[in-house]
Amino acid sequence: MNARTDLDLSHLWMPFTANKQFKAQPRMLTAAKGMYYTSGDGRQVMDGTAGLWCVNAGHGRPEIAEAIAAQAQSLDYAPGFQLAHPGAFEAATAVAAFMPEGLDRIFFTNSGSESVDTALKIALAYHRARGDGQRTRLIGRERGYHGVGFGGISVGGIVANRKTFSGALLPAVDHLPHTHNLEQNAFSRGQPAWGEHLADELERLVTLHDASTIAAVIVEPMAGSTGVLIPPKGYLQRLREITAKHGILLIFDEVITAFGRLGRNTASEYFGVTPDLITMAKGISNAAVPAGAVAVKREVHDAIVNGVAGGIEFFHGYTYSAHPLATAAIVATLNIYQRDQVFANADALAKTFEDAAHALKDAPHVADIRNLGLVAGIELRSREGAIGARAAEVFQKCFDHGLMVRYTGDTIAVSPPLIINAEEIGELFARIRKVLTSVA
Ligand code: PXG
Ligand code: PLP
Repeated sequence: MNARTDLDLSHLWMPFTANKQFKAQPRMLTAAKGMYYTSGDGRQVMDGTAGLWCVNAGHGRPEIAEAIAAQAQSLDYAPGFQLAHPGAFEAATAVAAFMPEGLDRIFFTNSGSESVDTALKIALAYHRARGDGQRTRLIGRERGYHGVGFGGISVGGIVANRKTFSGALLPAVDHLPHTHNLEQNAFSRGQPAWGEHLADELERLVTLHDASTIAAVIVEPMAGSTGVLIPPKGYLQRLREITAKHGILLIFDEVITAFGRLGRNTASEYFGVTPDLITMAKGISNAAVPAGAVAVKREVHDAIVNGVAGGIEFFHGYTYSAHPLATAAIVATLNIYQRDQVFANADALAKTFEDAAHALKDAPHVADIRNLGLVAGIELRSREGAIGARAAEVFQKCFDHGLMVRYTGDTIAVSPPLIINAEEIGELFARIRKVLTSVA
């Protein structure tokens, strides 16, 4: 896979990677354009995952590269604490225009993990500013992925990401049950019909802990990393009703769903449910520069910022919050989304994508197919005593046959750049079928 033999692979400790295995058989990427990566051995590999759910406008957009280059030449860095640069305000205004009505106060970060920790801190600061400082409990959900910060893994629900650190997680946390149920919902197209009542588990947690101790609930409106879990019909609406009733903030972690994945600006807009905070990253800059943000309801922002007479209102921020290269990339990216109607393309192709995904129903090993917008999860039956082994082989074989997919457990996840066309959708699922037919 690696055409270069001069590389020393020993020094790099790779993230979320089987390092020893990878280094024995590296899969290198050396270039990317549009829908395709170039592999280390010079092959074209279709990007079935938009990188890691982030290159929504496709690879190698010249306008973004040029904006970053020009910014690096004119102002490489500006401190963001007590100082600023115009691009920071420009980018915040541009991001706010993509957010639901009212969520127009923007705090910049550099990643989804930082966005999550920032949002959790904003929730605590909000209640404290209102004299409700005993509201400190945070509620996440089983199988949730909220990045890898200590806050994010505490509210997150992925065992492998938590167990090593279990003694150091945030103390006041509880979890809702996840919504995955194959008996009830296998092969649902779009939102499953069964499961709205699972949101009522929040009432149980409120009864257990008392609403006066709960600061916020955080969920992915559509859970991506854990294997594509689509919210049951009515579920998010119900969560919104219960949180509102009890004065609990609702945070949607839209690191994957914001910027067009469901054919709308946000999942919030798609589902018609407006949370109090939205975390984002990935597609915000088309992944050309690390960037993230939290969009905050004006009342939440105002409670904190107007809650003190003077001085710093919120003791939080990153050296690289609103980094000039990031804000340049964000503005250029959002311009492309708008000009090229990238999300409208995703929306227009969602049905074609759904049909192509569900056509795999009769392929070998398939236990379930789930889809929404330009996301599909294809759950495979696990091999006896070897969860994940079959999907790992599918991933490797897809890559060998010119298609990049993701896998979690035995679920294959597909989430292509939103610039994909109908023909490429056909090709993508045809390659998956071929591979499924070839694995044991
Ligand atoms: N929240 C959600 C909902 C995410 O999906 C994060 C937070 C963390 O973002 P950062 O930028 O800190 O990684 C994510 C990230 C996968 C995969 O294969 C998904 C993510 C990251 C890497 C791989 O599903 N999501
Ligand atoms: N550690 C040390 C010693 C620092 O000085 C800083 C920032 O000044 C940080 C960590 C945090 O880095 P960042 O702001 O890039 O998150």
